[in-house]
Amino acid sequence: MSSNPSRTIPTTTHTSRTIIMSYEVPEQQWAQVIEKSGGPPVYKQIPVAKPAADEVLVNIKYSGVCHTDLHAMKGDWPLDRKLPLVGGHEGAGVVVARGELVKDVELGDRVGVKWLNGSCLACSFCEQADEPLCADAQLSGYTVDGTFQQYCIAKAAHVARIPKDVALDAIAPVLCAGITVYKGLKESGIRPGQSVAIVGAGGGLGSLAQQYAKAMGLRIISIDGGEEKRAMCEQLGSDAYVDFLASKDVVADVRAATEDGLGPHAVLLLAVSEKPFQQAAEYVRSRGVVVAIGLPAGAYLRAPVFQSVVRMITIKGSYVGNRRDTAEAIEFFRRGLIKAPFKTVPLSDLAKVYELMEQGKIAGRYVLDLSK
Ligand code: 8ID
Ligand code: ZN
Ligand code: ZN
Repeated sequence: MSSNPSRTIPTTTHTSRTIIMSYEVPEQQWAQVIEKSGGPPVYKQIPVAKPAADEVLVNIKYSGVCHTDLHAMKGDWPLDRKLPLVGGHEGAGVVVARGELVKDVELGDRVGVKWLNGSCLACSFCEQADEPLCADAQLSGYTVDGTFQQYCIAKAAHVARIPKDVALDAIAPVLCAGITVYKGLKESGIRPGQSVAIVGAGGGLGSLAQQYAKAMGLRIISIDGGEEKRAMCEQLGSDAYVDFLASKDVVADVRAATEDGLGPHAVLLLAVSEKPFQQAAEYVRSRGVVVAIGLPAGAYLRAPVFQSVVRMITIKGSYVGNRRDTAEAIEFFRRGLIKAPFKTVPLSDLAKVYELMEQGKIAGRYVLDLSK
């Protein structure tokens, strides 16, 4: 399965286009395919796709499983996705082929395939490095096939560059969860020494959010349910843990967990249920910022107008990150600042991961090993 770039780089002509590729790319590969809305994913062999002129073909070694992949399978969102669909958008691997226009990614380079698979690069959002807002963006594991396959296509301009000294299994969750929470913390405008409430702290995004928040010098109040997640949050460096399943008054408990009792300066909403989206404005500090990131099906943000006005509260959304955010989030990781727990299972186990995720039983992230 591995490629050896040093003895490769023949030019091969496929149909009308030229593809630079290594020798060892097979015709068929293992993948997890959603064939109908609601799933389950079907583990089967499918053909390996060929990159277009501006694309690369990445041999995915590891892929994280994000709750977004479960939303995609279930059809939770008012956004069309392709079917049949190969999910996945936290893929770390090695470039094994590239289109003729690709100049700045080499065969053998270690790259990440993230949610933003490609964008037009020409609209006013792309011009301002707001490519997640591009109306023509392609989304890995949603509008185009993603990383739950051994060979995945991505636009060369958008693949994440992964440094040589970084482990491909541990970096995989950074490619969505890490980038997203890093961006969310920046969007909150929070400053070192201030306090952030992380709602859904025990999940994939939440575990990484704690590490980025810690690296930024923030006080962390983690909110999630159960003792396993409490133990993980304490180990990741949270200053307080509020158990939403056990607490009689989450609002009071979150406020009480801040040093002066006035509430956190920012709230990152990462949960996959609606209630915390309607609670956060009550406990955020006056002049504080509530950042909505989690995407529970059919949910609404709700806040009392009077309190929001007289307490000068900001409520906003935050959506993945751009190429610069990607490079910065990876650099935090490379420097050893981000250590979030993950469990590795073979690609064939995806359906079991979805079951645990649906039940809220995953502390941290699951990473699929695509060599097994
Ligand atoms: O760009 C974006 N905005 C973006 C990027 C990536 C992911 C958004 N997301 C979305 C996903 O689609 C999903 O809706 O973020 C959400 C969280 O993704 P995840 O971290 O991958 O999910 P998870 O690992 O299942 O963690 C969710 C956690 O929320 C907790 C659960 O216990 C779990 O640990 N939780 C729930 I459900 N209700 C809660 C509550 N009331 C809660 N935690 C606190 N209070
Ligand atoms: Zn664009
Ligand atoms: Zn994701």
